[in-house]
Amino acid sequence: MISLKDKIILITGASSGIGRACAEAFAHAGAKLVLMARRRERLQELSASLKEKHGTASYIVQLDVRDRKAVQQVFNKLPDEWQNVDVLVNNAGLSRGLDKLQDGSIDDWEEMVDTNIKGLLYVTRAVLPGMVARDSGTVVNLGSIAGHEVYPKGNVYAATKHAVDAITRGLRLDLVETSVRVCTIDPGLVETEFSEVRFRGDKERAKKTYLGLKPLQPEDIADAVLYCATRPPHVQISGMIMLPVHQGSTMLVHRKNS
Ligand code: NDP
Ligand code: 8X3
Repeated sequence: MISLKDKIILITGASSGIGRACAEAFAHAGAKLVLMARRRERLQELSASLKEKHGTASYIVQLDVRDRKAVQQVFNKLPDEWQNVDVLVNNAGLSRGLDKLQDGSIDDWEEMVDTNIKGLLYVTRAVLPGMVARDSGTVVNLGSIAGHEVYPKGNVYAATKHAVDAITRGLRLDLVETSVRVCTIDPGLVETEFSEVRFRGDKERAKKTYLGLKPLQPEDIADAVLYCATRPPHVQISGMIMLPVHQGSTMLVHRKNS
């Protein structure tokens, strides 16, 4: 097992859900964190709480991963002591809407494609050359069960997560001559702000996603991300699909009292 003491972990989408839980888990393991998201106040609050709990050093970056120029600028300007990223957690992502394709909102599609695919690519492109030059590092992408299966009305979100899966597998081939590792964690239902974002703040509708079953918790996913990052250097976990015990597939969920 690799020690994460003083390693630099960069997490996108650290202001909520799985990204925030990853920040907690890596902080607990003694790492230093680069925390990225659009909501700066949340990152500030997280950074202060990790400092108090674990003495964690963190560097906050307010960033919209869809903004290609901003991503480039952020990485050009990263202070020297934060440049050598050991673990990149490509977590920022979202779904918008749940509509038949023929009824779908093109703005929603663009937001998902720009965030889940292009944003992930921009950040990866900025971080990878350093990892390759140092011949060391771990990239963990947050895919989804929706990167392996589709479900009615999940069309474009599933397409973006299939793309993440293809990017992950392609990247592993491109890095095969290096010691840089590439992993993907592909969860089913995880209780985060994901559904609230999907349904644009409709909390009642969001709650129904998790009704009658115990969904995965963000900490369950963070545990898997940490596992990938702490394997001995010769071990590359290619991927993990993680489901709640009562989820059989994207389309089959056993709910009590329903
Ligand atoms: P949350 O909504 O709780 O968190 C999403 C995070 O992504 C937030 O921190 C948000 O930060 C960030 N984010 C979204 N858009 C952008 C952007 N344009 N630029 C920078 N950051 C952005 O959802 P989850 O924690 O559940 O989602 C995390 C990842 O896990 C996503 O990739 C999602 O697809 C994936 N996933 C989630 C599942 C679930 O059931 N919850 C299941 C499978 C996969 P901010 O708004 O501050 O920018
Ligand atoms: C999130 C899981 O099934 O809602 O990626 O698409 S699902």
